[in-house]
Amino acid sequence: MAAEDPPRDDKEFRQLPQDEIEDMKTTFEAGNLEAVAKKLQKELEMSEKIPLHIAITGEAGSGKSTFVNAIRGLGDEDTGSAKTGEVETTMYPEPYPHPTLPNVTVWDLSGIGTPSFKPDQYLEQVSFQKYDFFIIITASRFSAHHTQLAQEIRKLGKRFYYVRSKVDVDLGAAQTRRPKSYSKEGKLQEIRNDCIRNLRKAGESSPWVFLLSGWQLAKYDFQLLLRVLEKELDVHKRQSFILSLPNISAEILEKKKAELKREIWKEAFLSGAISTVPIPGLSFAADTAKLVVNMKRYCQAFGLDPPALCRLAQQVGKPVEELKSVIKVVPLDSSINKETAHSASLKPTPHAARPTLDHMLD
Ligand SMILES: Nc1nc2c(ncn2[C@@H]2O[C@H](COP(=O)(O)OP(=O)(O)OP(=O)(O)O)[C@@H](O)[C@H]2O)c(=O)[nH]1
Ligand SMILES: [Mg+2]
Repeated sequence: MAAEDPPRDDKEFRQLPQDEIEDMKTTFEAGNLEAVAKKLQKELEMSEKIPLHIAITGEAGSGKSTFVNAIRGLGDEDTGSAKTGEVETTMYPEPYPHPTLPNVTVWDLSGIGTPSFKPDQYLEQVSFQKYDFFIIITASRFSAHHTQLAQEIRKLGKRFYYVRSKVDVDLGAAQTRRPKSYSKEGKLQEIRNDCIRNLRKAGESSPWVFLLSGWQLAKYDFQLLLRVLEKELDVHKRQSFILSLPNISAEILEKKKAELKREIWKEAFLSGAISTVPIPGLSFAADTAKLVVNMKRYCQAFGLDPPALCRLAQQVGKPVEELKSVIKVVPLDSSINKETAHSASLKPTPHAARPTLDHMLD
């Protein structure tokens, strides 16, 4: 390494947001180790417990259940998936817990759009208070049913997002029927303009719509929807949301990495505090147990736990052992226990790469 190159960990440390660094400084300077450790422990526990409830609503057959599965990284046949199909299968709000994060639930709401539909009654019936935001889906045209529901949601102080699903079907049809003039971007723009026109006609003053396919979630406007949601959720909800996302793009993996990294100094501080002074309720044994929990959590976040690896193997048509053989992280979720976690944590870090307190507070 050249003399002027800062150690790798220090470079990474410098990428932390300024508010995190300030927070860290204040924490170090506060002096009362026990109080600080307790505060950090509370914060860490809280971030894993903050509930996030996502409501998916729309007409019968619009692709609600498919989206409920896709956003949790599940296929239609996976354990815990919502039933999908051509017939109306969803008749009442149904909670679908995230496969690995117990605090995150995606709700498949009953279909809107029947002649007797009344948005205010509907929202009462589905207990609107509990949802953090609503996704309003259509697979065809937006109408007054959607906009009236949205207005009611807005009145109740909640957020909503319009989604136009099944755009893969429209693109496929256009390509088959008009191959000479077919342009993917042109067709997407046409769908977008049509949605916006219909939303305006139905009374939406500032229409904004996300074009998606529940069958190919990584494509079209999904990343854009995530970026908007990320900005609009508060910091704890945002973390739960990001960690709950399916690992379908490099951008999502990077976001997860950044979220988890924001917690590492707190975990490290806590661990150091435990070994320095006796802190009631925190012990060396509890510290190792926490290490195991965290290592498993990181594996789950990146889809390296056994169920996620099995799903991935099925999706890409490869034996799960072949996927495991190219993973460079050791140990994997299934083999993480107190012994493996401890030996991994004791692996020596090259001296030059070890950040000092001066580095950290510089
Ligand atoms: N090609 C394509 N098909 C989709 C998409 N989303 C859903 N489908 C299909 O459309 C049909 C209806 O989807 P569901 O997810 O069951 O729709 P739903 O809104 O839950 O329907 P109800 O529960 O009956 O109200 C199923 O056959 C899905 O596989 C999509 O984005 N693209
Ligand atoms: Mg359904």
